[in-house]
Amino acid sequence: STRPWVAMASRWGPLVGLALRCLWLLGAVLLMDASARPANHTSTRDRAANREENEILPPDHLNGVKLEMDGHLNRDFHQEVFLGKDLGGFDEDTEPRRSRRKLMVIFSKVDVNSDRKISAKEMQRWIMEKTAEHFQEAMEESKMHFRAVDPDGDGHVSWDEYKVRFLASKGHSEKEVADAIRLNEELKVDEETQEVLENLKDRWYQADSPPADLLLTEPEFLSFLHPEHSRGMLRFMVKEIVRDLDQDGDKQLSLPEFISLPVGTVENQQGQDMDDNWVRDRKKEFEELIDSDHDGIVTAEELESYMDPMNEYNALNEAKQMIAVADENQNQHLEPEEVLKYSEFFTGSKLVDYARSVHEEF
Ligand SMILES: [Ca+2]
Ligand SMILES: [Ca+2]
Ligand SMILES: [Ca+2]
Ligand SMILES: [Ca+2]
Repeated sequence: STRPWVAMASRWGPLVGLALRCLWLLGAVLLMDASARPANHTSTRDRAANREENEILPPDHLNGVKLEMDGHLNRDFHQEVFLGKDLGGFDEDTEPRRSRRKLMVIFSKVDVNSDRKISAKEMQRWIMEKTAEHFQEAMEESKMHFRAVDPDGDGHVSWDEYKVRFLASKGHSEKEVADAIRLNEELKVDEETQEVLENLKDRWYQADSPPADLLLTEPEFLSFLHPEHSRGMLRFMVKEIVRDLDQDGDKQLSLPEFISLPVGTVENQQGQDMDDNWVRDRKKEFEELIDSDHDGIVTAEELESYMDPMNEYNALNEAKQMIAVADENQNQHLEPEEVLKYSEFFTGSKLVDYARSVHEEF
């Protein structure tokens, strides 16, 4: 469906940009305190805990999507599209034997023709299947949250209802906020919360199909929380990322723009090394995957198709890349030994003693 998102975006654009910049600055300050690194790489477990607290807020990290909402690379992407809803099942390496066996069960499932080799086509099909699992999970989660924000169960959530819930989660009294909205009185909220609120309202507008009555149905609410589920919202997310990184205002991204580091984030050698990795990873991603026509410029269209998790061409590219990482005998396929040896890449967990285990567990 077409949405009036261009008009809405320009209407709310400056506010959202400001809000994002403030959020980003706050994030940068918090990170500088912690480790001086520019990337906001939180673990899956941290994120899960965080989700509990902010359950009605759209998440920054989207499973199976290449970039986070704030423009950071999704560093767990390969694991997410390899493990699907089993993500986190390899978290604790207390039972490496069991984990190895589990990994080999996955191997057999990816290897559809059972020749004990994973081809790019097999991996591509697997990635699409696992991405669908993340979609399914997001839908179930969104359904639950929709029930929470739609207590009267009429199938519509108004912006005001959502706003009450959001401010209540920030410690405001639900009754006071509701009364203030009803009486059209001004609410006293701090500047930071106000900016988040403006940003959220902008997204709410984007997610609302015509007529623009600011009432969201369940599918619209899903695309509010998870922009990867709607073409219009995905495009909006891309637009926000471009606006955040674009320095010369041509609405496209050059390599320097994509890899430029936040000022003042480098404090020591350790921070410097992390920055070097950060820059190297982003440069590689820009040159090899995002800039698909390799003209040195990433357009909004290129970024959009790169970020689209349901794009089969991307899935094939990813499949080839994942194979290349572990393909030690250079036959463009993955054998069980290779997957076990590179278990950390595929599962996030080092599964020691891989050489012996192949014979033990296959
Ligand atoms: Ca095969
Ligand atoms: Ca630019
Ligand atoms: Ca290009
Ligand atoms: Ca191989």
